[in-house]
Amino acid sequence: MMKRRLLLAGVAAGAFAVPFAGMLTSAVAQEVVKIGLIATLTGPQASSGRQKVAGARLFMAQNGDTIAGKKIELIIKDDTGVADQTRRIAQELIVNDKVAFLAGFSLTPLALAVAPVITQAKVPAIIMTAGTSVITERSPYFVRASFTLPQQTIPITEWAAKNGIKTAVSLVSDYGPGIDAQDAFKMGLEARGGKVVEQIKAPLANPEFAAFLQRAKDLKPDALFLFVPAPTAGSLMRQVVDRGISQAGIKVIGTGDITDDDQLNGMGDAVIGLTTSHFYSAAHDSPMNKKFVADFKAANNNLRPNFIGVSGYDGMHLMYEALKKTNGNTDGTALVEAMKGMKLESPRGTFSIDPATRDIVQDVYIRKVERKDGELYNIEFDVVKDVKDPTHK
Ligand code: VNL
Repeated sequence: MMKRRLLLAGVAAGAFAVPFAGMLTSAVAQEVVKIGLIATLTGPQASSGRQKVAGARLFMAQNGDTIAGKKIELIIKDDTGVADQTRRIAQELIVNDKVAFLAGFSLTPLALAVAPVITQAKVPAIIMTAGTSVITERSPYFVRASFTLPQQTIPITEWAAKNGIKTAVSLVSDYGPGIDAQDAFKMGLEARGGKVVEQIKAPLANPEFAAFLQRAKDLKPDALFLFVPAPTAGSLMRQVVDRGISQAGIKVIGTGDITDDDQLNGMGDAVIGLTTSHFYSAAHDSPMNKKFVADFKAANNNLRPNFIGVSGYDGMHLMYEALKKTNGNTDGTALVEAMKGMKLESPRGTFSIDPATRDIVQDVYIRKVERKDGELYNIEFDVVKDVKDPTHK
């Protein structure tokens, strides 16, 4: 009797033990791959962080969190826009969390701050905003999912030259991407017979443009070319309107940073007709973009995606595809190799990663602000295909 009860207990325990052990094994077997997303979520550049986090999360919501049998875990950190914080957070994510990738980087100095860290640790870092050309040359572990200023600027000089603009003044934020934009603008316009009569630089930290705009107005050029980082665009454009630049007969042009989709509606009808060049518009006419915009708005309280949102989405896509290609191998060098030459469909159109520079190659659209369905949009009317950064050595 005693023996029989023991035996039954044994059978019962065994019967339970089998599925339970099975569950344990599969839980242990699903390894986690961590991605450290460093975003600027507070301070004057906070809209850029909000956009890239929303874009990255949307990609995961649409595509699941398992790739090559591994579970993807997104760790989001706020660097508050301070380069020392970006570097410290990058180190912690690498050493403590053992992330397979870093991603994010709003302002150029934040990306530059992690270059030595990622080179030493051999961890790939996906740039989701910063647009100074030289960044990708500072570490072989950088891959860019956003854009470069020279890439975006040359196409607007082609448009300007074709549209009778002979003289221009440029006004840019005085740091990496602003310098890249003003140099490319001068190079592009003067190669097409125009003349940049003055290059004005405004401090990045103080978005007070009145004196600089007055100076530009006094010079009476055919056009005023503008670049500021997107989160500063609303403030710049209010001052451009207040100074009556367009009324003075000066054509306002720029890269799409100044007509940022995130802030465009707040700029008012005075910006209608403003022509810019850029790689993404929320109004881009494709089925993939229509779904992207609708899903992005639904998940984020009706927030309209901008070029930073789409770069967060595409950056995530690059990392998923890299892991697919390495079959889940998280060796940093293998992941970077996997991304070289990669070509992906995006809400912006098709883009690829130049295998020689790890920088992005993409279409650049010429767009004009128009009112459509009661809202302001950048409406694309021309395109330059497969544009590479023209300044990489
Ligand atoms: C940069 C370039 C940042 C363009 C931006 O917004 C932008 C940069 C935060 O390289 O710092 O629109």
